[in-house]
Amino acid sequence: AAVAGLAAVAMLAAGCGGGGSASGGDGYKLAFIEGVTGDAFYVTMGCGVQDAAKKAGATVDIQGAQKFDPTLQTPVLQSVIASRPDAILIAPTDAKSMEQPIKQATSAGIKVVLVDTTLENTDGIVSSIASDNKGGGEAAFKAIQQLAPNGGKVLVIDNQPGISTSDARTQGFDTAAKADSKYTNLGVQYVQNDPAKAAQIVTAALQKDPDIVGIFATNLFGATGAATGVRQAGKQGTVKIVGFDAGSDQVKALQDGTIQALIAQQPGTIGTDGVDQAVKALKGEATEKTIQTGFTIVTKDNLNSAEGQAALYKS
Ligand code: T6T
Repeated sequence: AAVAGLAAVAMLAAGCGGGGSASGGDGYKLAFIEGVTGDAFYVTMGCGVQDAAKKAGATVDIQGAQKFDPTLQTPVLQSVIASRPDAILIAPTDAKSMEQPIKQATSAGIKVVLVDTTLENTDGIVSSIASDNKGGGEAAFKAIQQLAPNGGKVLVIDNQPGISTSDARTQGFDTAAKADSKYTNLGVQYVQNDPAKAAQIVTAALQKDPDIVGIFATNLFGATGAATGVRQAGKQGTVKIVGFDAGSDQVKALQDGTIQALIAQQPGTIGTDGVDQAVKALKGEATEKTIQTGFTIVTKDNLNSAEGQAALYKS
């Protein structure tokens, strides 16, 4: 079974671009549950997970629901628990409502590592690994200050409330905006990870407040939708967009001048750190309760540099 598992890992790793060689290892069975499938952020994290699992001689099964939704992630988690992995890496889609379903895993003796998003209560969790999301929100506001130095109205496009990552981003952004009286934060509009909804909301917001100078989109799907909305309003380049994440759609919008800055996270590192923590816990070695990873601000200026290219996601 270990050999078949490794073959599956090798096949899945195609397109991830790399990965060390299996070291024999302990044959641990790992599972990674994404926040949502088909998201370049989690795809890139999956590459890091696969690379690290391969190096540790572990197998990994990657699963996720088709929407970023705790009611859909819970049954995915339950079926993974039923398959009895040694450890689960999971990005909980809600900081509160995923606590109980995840407790079922820890109660069953499965080691759990939280990757990207976290829970309000992390008792029993091996490690929580996430970007500096509050710092990223602050950095997004600083980028808007540079792009629209005269100040004005700003708008935030977010997935939904209750998610640790994007809540921290909106909070960091709002606190920074409040500290500069030249700007008025019109507040947060929730788009449920739907780019079409984000586009519609942005178009409507620009009709109501044509003097909006900047938009902060807290994640990949919001940024894609905000770019469409600004384009539809014919305000490309006039209304500045700063988005979290650096998938191929966002990079295209950066190149064509619709998005001005991307806060690229380090999903691959979150994935490899996640596997390392899980394997350490399984071996009875010391683990780190929280790990914070960094981000790179990608603009047209550094996009083609080594640093800019390394920051881009893998799909
Ligand atoms: O921004 C990432 C992730 O950090 C967040 O928790 C959910 O959205 C993304 O996956 C991007 O779509």
